[in-house]
Amino acid sequence: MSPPAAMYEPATNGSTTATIPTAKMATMPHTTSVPVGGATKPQTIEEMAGKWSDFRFNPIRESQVSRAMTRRYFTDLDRYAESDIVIVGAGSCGLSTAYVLAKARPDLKIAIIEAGVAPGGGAWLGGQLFSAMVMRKPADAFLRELGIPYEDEGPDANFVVVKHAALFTSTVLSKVLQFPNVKLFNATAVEDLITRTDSAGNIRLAGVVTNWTLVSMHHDDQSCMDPNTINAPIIISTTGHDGPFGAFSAKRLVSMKHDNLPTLGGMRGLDMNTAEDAIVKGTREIAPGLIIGGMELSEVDGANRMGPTFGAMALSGVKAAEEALKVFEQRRAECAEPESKGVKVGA
Ligand code: AHZ
Repeated sequence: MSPPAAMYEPATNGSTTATIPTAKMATMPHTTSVPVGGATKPQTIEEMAGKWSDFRFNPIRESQVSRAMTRRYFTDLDRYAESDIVIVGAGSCGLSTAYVLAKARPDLKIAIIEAGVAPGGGAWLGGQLFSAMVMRKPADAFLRELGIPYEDEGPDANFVVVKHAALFTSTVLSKVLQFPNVKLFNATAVEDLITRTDSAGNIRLAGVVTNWTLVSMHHDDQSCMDPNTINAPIIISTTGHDGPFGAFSAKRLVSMKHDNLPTLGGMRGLDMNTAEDAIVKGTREIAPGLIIGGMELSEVDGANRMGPTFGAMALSGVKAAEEALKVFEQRRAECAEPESKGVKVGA
């Protein structure tokens, strides 16, 4: 089933003065509705054909383009400063998580923070830069859910093949971005976690600390570039295995050196058979408010890697969404604590 079409709605909480004209909706042949402005009937590609000598774009002033982008971005920053769920990392696991969550709970505000300019992590190619993406059964169920075509060599085959990994990633990405309750902040890095200490002295999460990735990469040679924050009762971290931008939350928890936080197991060598089952089964809330999925989990649990077979990333995403929804109400209640001190949260 296709997700609902994305529609832009101006913020209504009074915290911004931005007013964006209500968009008229035009129904396109591919069943997605896109906003169009003005009273003129939208042209079709067929109507343009062969008339290029008279062709002209509608006139524009540069500031209109600037305002069209910046109003929306700053309205989103305002809206998602209090999110319900933050997903860190938009690789194959993070995007699968976002798809399942956004479809199951259209009422939740889901922010995805991706350090790279291009979302998708390592899922634009199969192994060693080859095109095809292998998924072991029964992860083919996720491909059917998304409507992604694949080759199946028969009932005895234990895997299916998507002809190009980019077909998987572009499809799940486009479906995720069409959900009106999802915002992807790319080129943005999570550089710390917001934490609270409960009455028993245990640490739980209350959000993430963000910065432009390019700024995060220059803390050593530029001074005082303080970050921004997003509060949320649930963080789902899917930042991949250790690397320059990998296993972020797992490593940060360990560096906090607190009794209720896990230690690092360290990813083990490659064993497809054990690795994929372990990642899916182990996807869980590892500290109050923090769910870890995908290959980041191998660093926590000391699980094997699986190399170029992606079924575990999709199904770890399905499980991460399930785990999040199990504890969401409880974590939201815990996270709302400052309200009693006169601070309104969740707006
Ligand atoms: O840019 C990273 C990537 O897109 C992003 N990321 C990492 N740290 C971040 C941070 N803030 C924001 N601090 C951050 N974003 O997280 C994404 C991780 O995607 P991935 O494809 O590396 O991880 P995955 O767990 O979704 O998929 C792993 C795929 C692998 S690795 C592997 C092996 O090595 O054996 N096998 C498979 C299937």
